[in-house]
Amino acid sequence: MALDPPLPEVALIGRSNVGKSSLLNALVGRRIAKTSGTPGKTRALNVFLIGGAYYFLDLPGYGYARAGKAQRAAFRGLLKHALLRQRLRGVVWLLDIRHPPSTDDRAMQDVLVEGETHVLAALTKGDKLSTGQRRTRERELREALGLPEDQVVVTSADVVMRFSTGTIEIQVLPLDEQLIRLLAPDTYRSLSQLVQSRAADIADAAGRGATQNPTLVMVTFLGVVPDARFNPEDLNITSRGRLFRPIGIVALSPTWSSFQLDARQQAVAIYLFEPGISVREQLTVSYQGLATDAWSRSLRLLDQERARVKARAQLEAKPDSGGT
Ligand SMILES: Nc1nc2c(ncn2[C@@H]2O[C@H](COP(=O)(O)OP(=O)(O)OP(=O)(O)O)[C@@H](O)[C@H]2O)c(=O)[nH]1
Ligand SMILES: [Mg+2]
Repeated sequence: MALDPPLPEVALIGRSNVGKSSLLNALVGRRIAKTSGTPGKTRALNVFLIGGAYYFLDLPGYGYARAGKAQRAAFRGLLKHALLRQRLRGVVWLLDIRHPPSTDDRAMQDVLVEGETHVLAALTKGDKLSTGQRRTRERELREALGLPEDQVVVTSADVVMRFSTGTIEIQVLPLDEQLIRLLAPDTYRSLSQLVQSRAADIADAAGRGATQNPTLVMVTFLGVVPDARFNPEDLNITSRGRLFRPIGIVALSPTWSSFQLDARQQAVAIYLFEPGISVREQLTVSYQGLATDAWSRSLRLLDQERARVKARAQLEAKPDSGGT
């Protein structure tokens, strides 16, 4: 199947549930591909035209245990043909950073090595590990696969920043339209509704803080141990070298005002900050001397990757040499 207009193509390949569709959405900044917690969500080859410049090919995952024999054969055929496509300029090969390469991954590597296409290995779900674990796993996987450093990136399609003090887990989600659109449609809808339903409280808090267009951030404190204490005011954000303290807090759960949580109990609020926080750049959240750079990890790496894929696609865009 030749695509019209003829443009460079980049394929996303990896085992089922590794996060292909999620990464694609994060790269594009919109939920264009369907994602799912159950493997085997993507059944066909889905093509996405990106910015009128190139195509992303979202392929079904391999190694889907519950796929029948005929289905597996069909997936293999689809993959083989995708790799032979004339305008294929690169493959983003996804591997879950938490697991060693599976037999299917190894078989895939053999196929990729045979081909001529550039391969970028993306280690997905980096957010599920701590910074230290992430580095170790990245090195281990690079060695296991025999790949050079510049051919491997760690990615995260998760838009929620999480970190833990040991007694409290803190989850931070900027309520930025572009970011929350990456969440599951139900989550997106309920978040939008939530903000709408508290619009008056938010406007009040903004008024008290003398700010017209505050940046809204949803913050969740989660008890890890019994009688865990938290202090909402201690949460700050640093963006573009500037420190932002909350100028207002709109509590969403009754547990908020107790400043104390039982294990697994949570307290949720919407924080208001002065405008100026950039969610597309490095963002650091700190709480009582602890800081997370989770945000820079997700977005910076994704941006790098997007730039790389784009650069490669443009560099290697060959003149049209006929249909495939
Ligand atoms: N925490 C975390 N979860 C992720 C990440 N990427 C994907 N997921 C989750 O992993 C599950 C599978 O993601 P998909 O993007 O649907 O996976 P896929 O590779 O397209 O799966 P198939 O279409 O079945 O081949 C979903 O529940 C995602 O929310 C990530 O970077 N971090
Ligand atoms: Mg998919």
